[in-house]
Amino acid sequence: MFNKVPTVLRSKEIIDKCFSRAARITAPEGINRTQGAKTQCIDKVSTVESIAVAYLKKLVRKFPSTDHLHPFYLDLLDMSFDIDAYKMSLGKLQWSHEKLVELATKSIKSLKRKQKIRDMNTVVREYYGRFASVIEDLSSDLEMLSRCRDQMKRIPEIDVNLPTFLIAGMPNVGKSSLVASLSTARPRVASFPFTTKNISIGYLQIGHEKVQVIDTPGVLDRPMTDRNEMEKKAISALNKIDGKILFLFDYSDTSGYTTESQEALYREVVEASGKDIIRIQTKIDMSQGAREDIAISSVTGEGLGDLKERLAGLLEVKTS
Ligand SMILES: Nc1nc2c(ncn2[C@@H]2O[C@H](COP(=O)(O)OP(=O)(O)OP(=O)(O)O)[C@@H](O)[C@H]2O)c(=O)[nH]1
Ligand SMILES: [Mg+2]
Repeated sequence: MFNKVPTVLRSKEIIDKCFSRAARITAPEGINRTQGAKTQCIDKVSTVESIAVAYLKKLVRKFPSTDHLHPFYLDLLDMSFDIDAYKMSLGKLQWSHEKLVELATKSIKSLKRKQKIRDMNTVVREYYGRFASVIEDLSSDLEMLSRCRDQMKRIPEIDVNLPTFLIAGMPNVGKSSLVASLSTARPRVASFPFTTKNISIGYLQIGHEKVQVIDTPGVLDRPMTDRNEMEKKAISALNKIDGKILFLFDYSDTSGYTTESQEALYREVVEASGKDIIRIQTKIDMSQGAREDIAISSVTGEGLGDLKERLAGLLEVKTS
């Protein structure tokens, strides 16, 4: 959906595009000069109008309406730009193309009544002037939409029809490593917190079922108001994307976070998401024994087979 959002031209580019196309229109041959000039003038006005209107309509159609947007996308957009300003800009584009149609209709009516070529040219010139000022008036809206588009392009496309596992946990506990071991995704893994800055998606085949695995940035056990943008993205994904949550615990003492703080975050996610949550212990190769039913190592591969069986069980699909 976001990949269908077209590039946004600047006001000047739209005006140039319309005027240069109209400049190529010539008078038809084989009729008298005045009639020919009239046809040419009408063609120019309607060409300028139709190119601009088609373009503005396309923008209004292809930029997603926030009324029908998935709540998770809405949260992400809300973090990147002012949604109300976005809606206003789209509204202004809509209004402007109606205004352009009205201006062209009036000018064409007036052209039809003119007898002198000089008067016809004046009507066209006036129309061009009014047209250009309507488009120039859209400058800041077009710039705003262009910036919105840049943000939209960075949003990963979740497939709401696929069974989904969301990977959650504190920073540095091994979320991205697990996503990389299980799925097609190759997220960056590093030994410091907040390596993952955005939501990313990998795919995994379980039996005949294609499954989506969503990596999220780490979240600290602290009040929502103190959380950074990465944590907010993670919380939004965990609460608003349908799926089951795999909550990772690291008891190896290498993540830098205590068991208590991991438990506190776990309780928060249980309460806020209202979802089924599966507890998984990570880095079993570095830990002193298993403390959870499911304990894995993304480094040695230990426990990954069992984990996949459990996931298949949760989805009620057969793996053999
Ligand atoms: N020994 C061992 N190290 C692991 C394992 N899983 C992850 N690590 C290491 O732990 C560190 C953090 O791993 P990541 O997968 O980046 O952790 P993350 O939870 O995605 O971290 P953020 O994106 O910062 O929240 C890296 O240095 C990994 O190599 C594991 O199973 N065993
Ligand atoms: Mg990560």
